[in-house]
Amino acid sequence: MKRRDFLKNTAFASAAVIIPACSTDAKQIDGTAAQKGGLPIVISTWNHGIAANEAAMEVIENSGRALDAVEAGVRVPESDPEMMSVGYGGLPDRDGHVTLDACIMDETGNCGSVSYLEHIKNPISVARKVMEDTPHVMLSGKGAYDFAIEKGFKKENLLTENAEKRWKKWLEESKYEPIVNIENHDTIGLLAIDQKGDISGACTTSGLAWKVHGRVGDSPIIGAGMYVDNEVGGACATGVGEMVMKTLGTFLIVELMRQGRNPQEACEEAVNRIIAKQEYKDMQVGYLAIDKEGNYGAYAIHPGFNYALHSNGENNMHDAESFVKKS
Ligand code: SD4
Repeated sequence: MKRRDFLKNTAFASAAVIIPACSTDAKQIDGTAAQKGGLPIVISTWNHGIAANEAAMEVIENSGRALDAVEAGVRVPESDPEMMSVGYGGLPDRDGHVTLDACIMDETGNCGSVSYLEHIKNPISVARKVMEDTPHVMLSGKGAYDFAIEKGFKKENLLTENAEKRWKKWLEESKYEPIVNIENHDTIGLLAIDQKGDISGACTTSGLAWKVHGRVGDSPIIGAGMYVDNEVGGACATGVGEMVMKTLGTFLIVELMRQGRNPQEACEEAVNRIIAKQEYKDMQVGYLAIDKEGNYGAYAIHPGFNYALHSNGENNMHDAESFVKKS
């Protein structure tokens, strides 16, 4: 396929279409009740969140830090070859490369991130090393890979047979048509509050399947894919990263909570910011948020976004409300 044709079919091209603002200003959504969870709490995106939450809560129950919990949690889907949207086993870009994005942030406001990282199974742990062992926040591509090797991570082939088969099938038509909620974009974002009341967050993904080689999404961008502030709460994002990056959604959610919105209201307003200016018909974005008291919220553009909540001794899936209602 010619590059021009490819771009015509991408989310990037269609996301640039400006549509008239929707009639959903902030005032209309104020007053939506947040849901109350008990502390400690772990919340994460999609079905793979259940196993991730288990691992995270185990750390917390053993008096561990939220930071250790979020890392342990997201390493579960990262390491699972069956999860085709995160880490090992993730679907590749259009040239057949599995390139990974991840970020992590702790209760002090420290953060680390890697983007466009190849051959390393657990990018979240590399992001943590960036945070703890360098004066930087973000490393990318070959530099991130070299850093990981220097830190003792192993070079691995992340393209599983199954993912390679899916890629070759896609190559037959090479059409880039992101479809809402299909399995090719299920990032894990995970937020946790530990027994001391401290919050941390992590976000990790193989990004949109069949993306242009070199493309980086929202997931490693602090304030886009994930953000926490120990005075307020935290938020994480999933879905078409370009839409999240254009609105810095998770930073926005935390700031809205700081100004008095509850987590549900803040997530709804962050979705409103997207739909006011971007073509959202075939594009999904979902947000999760928690505040320091354990109130939580979830909201998406379209139906189908679900999340795992571990709180009060239970770890269950829930469906998020959405701007577009189920037909
Ligand atoms: C990205 N936001 O790379 C990621 C993909 C994703 O659920 O979240 N999928 O744009």
